[in-house]
Amino acid sequence: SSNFPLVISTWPFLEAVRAGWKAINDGSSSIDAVVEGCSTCELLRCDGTVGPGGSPDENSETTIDALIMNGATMEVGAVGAMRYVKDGIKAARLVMLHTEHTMLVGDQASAFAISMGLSGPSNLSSTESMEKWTKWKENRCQPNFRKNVIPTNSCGPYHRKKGVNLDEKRCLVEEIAEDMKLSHVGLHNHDTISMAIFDKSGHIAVGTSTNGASFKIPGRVGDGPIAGSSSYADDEVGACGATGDGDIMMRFLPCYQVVESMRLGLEPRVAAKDAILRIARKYPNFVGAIFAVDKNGVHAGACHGWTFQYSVRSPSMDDVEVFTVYPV
Ligand code: SD4
Repeated sequence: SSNFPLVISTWPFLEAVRAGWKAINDGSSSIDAVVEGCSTCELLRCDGTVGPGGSPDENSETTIDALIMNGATMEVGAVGAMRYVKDGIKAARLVMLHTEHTMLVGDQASAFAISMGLSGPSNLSSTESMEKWTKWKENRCQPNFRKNVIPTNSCGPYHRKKGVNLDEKRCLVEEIAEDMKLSHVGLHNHDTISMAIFDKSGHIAVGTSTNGASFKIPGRVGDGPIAGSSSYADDEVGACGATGDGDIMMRFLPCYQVVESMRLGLEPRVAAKDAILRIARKYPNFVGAIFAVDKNGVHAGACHGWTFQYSVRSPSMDDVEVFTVYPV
């Protein structure tokens, strides 16, 4: 169809979309084009939250969550909380193509990736990630992302500063809540690339790469490597990509929901809105967004808690176009 090839990505990650567009027009498969696109974001460290040197965890370490999915075969490869290896999306592709598994995590994911030829072990920290972490640590007096636990002292078991007590202003509950909200979705960053690419015949691949939530508890795996949550594709129906609060989103598999709703006949716009509203009804403060695209290339977005932008490149465009979506 003349609507294809087609590249769609979360956020105005223009260079990533251009790289995916070039690859698919140069004859790459959708899978390889998604790897080109997402790798570009990892290399450029899009928004400081994708690839090496991005959002650190509570121990200051940067890790990577990534997923790739083939919409023709429903094959999936993923890595969660991968350490010491810069190439998240390439590691995910290795898992998909060279194992019978779907997801590898942590140090063992790194070991596998390196054994298959990716470079490493590398230090994934950067000056920026260490500065971000140091600033966060200096201002903290409560553990991050924990609930229903009683801190062992006035400032919690983690990253406490000597002499800080509960009466101090920055220990106020509201401030902590605000702080956690910001650290979760990023203050002015966008955290995640999720991308869908259709080749000329309409074969779809999707991919996601992210450092996950800033200052997360080490070991946390987000929605990034979860098929159906961060992204999903089925050639027979279409595709979806997501960004936002993965701890919440992965409870709903919004991208699976979108694709299945479109399978039953919902338009992308309606399917996307429905998937976001299902989450927002249970979590009114949830922050997240998705794009939906059907097998004809019709696309739409929906979001909650922030304004969302997604990028598209199709044969009818001269360059990448950015679409803005307002909260439902
Ligand atoms: C996560 N979904 O790990 C990612 C973060 C994100 O926009 O997309 N933020 O929760």
